[in-house]
Amino acid sequence: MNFALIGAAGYIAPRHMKAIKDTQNKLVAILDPSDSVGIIDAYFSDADFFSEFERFDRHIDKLRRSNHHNQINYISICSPNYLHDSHVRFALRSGANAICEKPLVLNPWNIDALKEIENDTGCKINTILQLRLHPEIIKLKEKVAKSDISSKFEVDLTYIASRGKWYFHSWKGDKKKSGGIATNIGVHFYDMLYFIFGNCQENIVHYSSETKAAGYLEYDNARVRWFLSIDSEDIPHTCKIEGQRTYRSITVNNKEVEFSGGFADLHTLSYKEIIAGRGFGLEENRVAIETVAQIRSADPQSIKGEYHPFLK
Ligand code: NAD
Ligand code: HP7
Repeated sequence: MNFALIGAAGYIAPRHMKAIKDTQNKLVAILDPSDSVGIIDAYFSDADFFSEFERFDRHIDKLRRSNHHNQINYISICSPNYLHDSHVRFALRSGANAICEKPLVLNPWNIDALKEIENDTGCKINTILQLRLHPEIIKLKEKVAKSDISSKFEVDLTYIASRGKWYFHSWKGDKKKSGGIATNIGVHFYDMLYFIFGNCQENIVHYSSETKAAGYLEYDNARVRWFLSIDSEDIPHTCKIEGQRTYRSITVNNKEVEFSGGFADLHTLSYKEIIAGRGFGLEENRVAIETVAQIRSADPQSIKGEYHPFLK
């Protein structure tokens, strides 16, 4: 099948290029306003590259009107978060299915708008929610599903992804563009919590700053104290002295579920699932998008009640 890609010069795009290659498909057209895209040669040196949207649009439209061997089947979207819905609309109007990076959108009502375009065009919106494909997370989901739940699971979730000064000077540090850290990074684990423990019933924010956020979430089957940080100082000492800059931990009823590793090939796995017709669609994103939108607009409570121990 033929793929196009929007946002090719960034951090995550090579994982999409690799996934397209690993699934024996072809990347034929690429858009990025930045022309630092030499990485393309490592995967698809024949792909057409455009740094202007209008020229990309003209090219995609020409392919749409040509014979069906040239038509674009999927457009992968790796652009900044606040542009996703616009790029997804472009994909569907061009007669292609979309594969969109997380977070699909910044606010739940954007999902409703996208649903209309899906209905109008008959094309599908797929999203990258790769933690749902992580072997340890699947094991935990199965364990929870099998257990006889008389009381809710007690969960502590700690997610630290150290980022340097650049982060605050890029679109990722701009709340209007990324949604802030709970949206940009936390969305993975709120989605994972919903996937494992069911619907979200309560959402309290204890602390929120540019570099950290923490709160309490209650799901059908779990009570969760969560802590998220991009400050390397928050990495636990024993891990820090080993040079570790990412720390991901969940404890369920005080038992550790280590899931720091095993992330490398989850994009390829996501593509395999999407191509097999098992991609995560629009509605599957709703709960986590509602969660991040609430966290973004919440007034943090003082540190009391069910707060994460890292808040001290
Ligand atoms: P990045 O800033 O490194 O790359 C974004 C790219 O989009 C840049 O090359 C930029 O030039 C391009 N871009 C900007 N405006 C554009 C436009 N109007 N049209 C086309 N391209 C445009 O960011 P990144 O880290 O690669 O993140 C990209 C997306 O992937 C984000 O949505 C992010 O949340 C997501 N992401 C997901 C994961 C994951 O684990 N699934 C990891 C990192 C990033
Ligand atoms: N790194 C960079 O150099 N540049 C970047 O833009 C990002 C990372 P991990 P991932 O920060 O926007 C996570 O912490 O898992 C370096 C989120 N994904 O493992 O790849 C970094 O400094 C993602 O949704 O990061 O990405 C490390 O040295 C979010 O958009 C190394 O890469 C992204 O951070 C690996 O960094 C972000 C998950 O949490 C699953």
